[in-house]
Amino acid sequence: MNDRDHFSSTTISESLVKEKFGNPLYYYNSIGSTNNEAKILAANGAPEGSLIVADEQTAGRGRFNRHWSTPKGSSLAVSFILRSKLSSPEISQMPMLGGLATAYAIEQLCNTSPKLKWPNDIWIKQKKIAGILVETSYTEDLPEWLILGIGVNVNSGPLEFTNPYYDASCLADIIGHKVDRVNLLQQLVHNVGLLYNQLDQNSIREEWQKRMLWKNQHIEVIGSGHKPIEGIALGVEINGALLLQLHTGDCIKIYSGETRLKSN
Ligand code: BTX
Repeated sequence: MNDRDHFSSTTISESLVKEKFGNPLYYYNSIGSTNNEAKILAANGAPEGSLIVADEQTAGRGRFNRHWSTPKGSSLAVSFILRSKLSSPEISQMPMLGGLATAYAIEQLCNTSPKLKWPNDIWIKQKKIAGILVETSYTEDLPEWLILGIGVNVNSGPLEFTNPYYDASCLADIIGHKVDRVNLLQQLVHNVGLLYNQLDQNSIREEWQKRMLWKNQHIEVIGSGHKPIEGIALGVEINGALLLQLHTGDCIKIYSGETRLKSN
């Protein structure tokens, strides 16, 4: 591959012609956040399957408004607008669906095996490579639309990255050569389309769990609404809740938080 890849509105839309999602395609050379743009478009009636893609994000967001770095010309930053499958159980599976679709695309194109870190990260070789951000809008308690945002470090890692708890990397550094972003995006869009038909089935949970980081290991869960909780990570429920076995032997379900490995 050349140093400059061929990531553009034309090459992307051509690659997505046969895909369930990606039409219409909104492509930006640079934007604040694809999820923010997707929200505006969704509020203005953009249809199911609309896809927002940017070559650079200047204000990319993670959960809890944390910064997400998307350097120009080297990452994937995409947001899907989804409307049809919006029952509560299906919405709760969307972070798992996004993680699994990303893991499959990496497995298919990079010949490496990503791990899924509860609730929304993709890690390879103990480093964070990608993240998922799902946001939903409700009108009178009914879901109106959902944004599935996915960020992947493809040919460069994040800029100015400091995190005391983990390291980050990119696919190219892990596999030793550059990755074609158009191909990776096409595979990702394809996988989201396939998995969308499997929502509310056990298969998404099972496949996610096969790739679960720190399964059966001693972890702690840090959450905004509770004190850190330690236990053994047993797996996930069909709605994405983490199953944690406490030292008492009791098993509890956790719906949000951050996981860290505990050294024994
Ligand atoms: P998160 O809250 O789990 O991760 C945010 C944390 O990850 C930050 O606090 C920082 O430490 C670290 N971080 C920042 N940038 C990177 C990076 N490029 N690689 C690895 N670690 C990083 C994860 O949230 C969800 C991210 C979703 C990003 C997509 S991109 C398309 C869409 N648009 C948008 O604004 N967000 C989503």
